[in-house]
Amino acid sequence: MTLSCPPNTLLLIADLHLSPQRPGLCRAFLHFLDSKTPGTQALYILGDFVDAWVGDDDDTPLYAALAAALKAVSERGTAVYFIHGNRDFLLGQRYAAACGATLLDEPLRLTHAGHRYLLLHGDVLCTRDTAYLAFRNQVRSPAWQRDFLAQPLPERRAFAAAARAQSENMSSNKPQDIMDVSPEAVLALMQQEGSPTTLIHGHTHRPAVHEVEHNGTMARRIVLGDWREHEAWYVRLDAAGATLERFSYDRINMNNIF
Ligand code: LP5
Ligand code: MN
Repeated sequence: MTLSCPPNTLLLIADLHLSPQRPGLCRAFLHFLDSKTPGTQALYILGDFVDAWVGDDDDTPLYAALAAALKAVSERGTAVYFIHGNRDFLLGQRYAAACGATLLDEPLRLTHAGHRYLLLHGDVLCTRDTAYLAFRNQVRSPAWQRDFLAQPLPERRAFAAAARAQSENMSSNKPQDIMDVSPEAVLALMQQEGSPTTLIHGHTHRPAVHEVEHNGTMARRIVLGDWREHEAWYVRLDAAGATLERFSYDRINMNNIF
């Protein structure tokens, strides 16, 4: 097989928001797995892999197909890692195992080819969005999660749909800057984590490479973009460091799996 990447390359993606309602996007993801991951050391999924995760017992056929695809990637030698996002924070060990993946806590410190990285979903950096952070505190508590997961699947799905609708409604009334990371939170995290050279996250859907001055030195903050059917984003880590890559598809020739 021709390797699409040199050995030791790591790939990072976030905010795919895969769902049964977006079959073209799901095909794009399978295309990404087939075309970009062969020969890579690891694939890190930094949250919001799916649009809404209501529990590992969700029997939606798409999720089983995605797990099988990721499992195949892991079995051919690319380690697969998940970090939770605000849409899939309930993704658990059972589904991770079906994907051949490992669930990791954020922020994740990673040293690769002599470069130091800090990886996270990014929502915790939006500290001006106090309504969101209050919501996050609630739904990340073990007691809330236990109660939620004890409800029947149809009720959980209905609750998630209602939460999505409410979130969209509330987000449309929030000033744009509130929904971006706050510079103070970025600096505080860098301070706390001992100055990583590069911070990498998603969530805000504002793909960019920012230079951040910290303690008199320059660090970088790379923001992954969200996935669309014809445009997707990933970060490649290799010996040269981190690069934000955008790729587009005109047409995806794959069987209609979804
Ligand atoms: O997700 P996105 O990018 O659109 O917006 C986020 C923040 N919103 C959220 C909420 C999720 O979208 C809800 C869906 C989660 C799916 C998993 C379901 C499993 C459990 C169900 C959980 C209840 O994360 C949004 C931020 C934005 O990012 C930018 O950072 O602003 O924050 C909000 O909108 C939060 C609101 O300000 C407050 C909370 C609204 C949700 C309340 C739920 C009540 C449900 C009512 C049911 C009758
Ligand atoms: Mn998110």
